[in-house]
Amino acid sequence: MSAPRADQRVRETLRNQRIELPSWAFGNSGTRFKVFAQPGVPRDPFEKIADAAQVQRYTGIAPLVSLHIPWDTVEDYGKLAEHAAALGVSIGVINSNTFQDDDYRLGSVCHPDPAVRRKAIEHLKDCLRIMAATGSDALKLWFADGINYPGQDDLTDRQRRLADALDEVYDALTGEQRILLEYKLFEPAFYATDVPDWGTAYAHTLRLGPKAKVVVDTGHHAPHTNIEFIVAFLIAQGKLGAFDFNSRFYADDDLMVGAADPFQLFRIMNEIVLADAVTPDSGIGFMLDQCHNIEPKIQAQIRSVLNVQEATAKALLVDRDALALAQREGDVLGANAILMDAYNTDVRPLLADLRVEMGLDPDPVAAYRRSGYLEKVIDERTGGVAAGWGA
Ligand SMILES: [Mn+2]
Repeated sequence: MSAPRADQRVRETLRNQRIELPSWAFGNSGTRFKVFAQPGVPRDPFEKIADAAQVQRYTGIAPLVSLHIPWDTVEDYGKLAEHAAALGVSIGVINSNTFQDDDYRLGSVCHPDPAVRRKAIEHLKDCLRIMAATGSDALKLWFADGINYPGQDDLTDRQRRLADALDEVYDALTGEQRILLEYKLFEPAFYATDVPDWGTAYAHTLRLGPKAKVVVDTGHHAPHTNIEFIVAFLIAQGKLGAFDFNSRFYADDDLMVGAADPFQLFRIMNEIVLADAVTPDSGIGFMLDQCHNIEPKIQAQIRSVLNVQEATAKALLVDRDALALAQREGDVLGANAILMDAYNTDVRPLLADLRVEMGLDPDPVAAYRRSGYLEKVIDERTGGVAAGWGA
């Protein structure tokens, strides 16, 4: 392929990339020690979507917003979807929450008491109804279920309860609806988690069928886990449903994606490019799952989208023919150098130029800061209660 045509293909792919934003990134958040309130924070889901629309306005590749139920509960979901459409965005994945009621002290769908399990399953079915009302086609399941002490509960029985709950929700799916099952190594449970790893999530989604796939939250692994291997494996099995992007130094830090380890993000996006899965026709969702505790929220979301875009652009620049040849010939260092050449390329001029082609400002962060949006909402959003965890 000639160089100009290769460049056009790279630009076309980047133009069609889609990153989904989490509504909760725009509300107040914190650690278990303190939530630092920020001025101008949204007071309801309508204002969260307005803030998300700012990210789309300056990046052009973030037109979807994930909701979290019950944090984003509204009277009229049709009205919320219309509000989103009027601002140029739409509702993406619905995130369920079976971890914030006192009833869930010993778990939700794995709880030893069938009445609590029933309550959790009914919440998940309510989320399916919200999906129908908002136009969302995916339900994300993350269970905080697990135990803190050996002997506290029966590990195998808990897996059986989990399978029963998943079966019931799967059977309730209609039309294009699908399930995304997320795993997490530990926390809040410290001894054993019921969906701790990709293998457990894979086994359950495989048993359920084609409408169930795995979510890879990049912060939910043990240190030094080779996440791109998991990504490559799940894609090859047709079981990669979505990403929850964020980055971590220690545990589930929920920092900006690509902040702690941009090379890891590049390696992940390299597997995505290899599988020709960057654009929405792959069926794979690329969502952010982040909380901005001390940094300005909208600006941090813009930065995060750009971090994914830059990693993708670098992965698209890998000379695939040369790499394949080096691999076939067993040229260990040559193959590695070809990959590193792409990683070390400064793609910022290419992306600035692409944005101008797309009718956007070449520098989204600067354009957002110049817009005065934050100052405007700080003035407007007086009274009421700022949104945050549990609100
Ligand atoms: Mn997540």
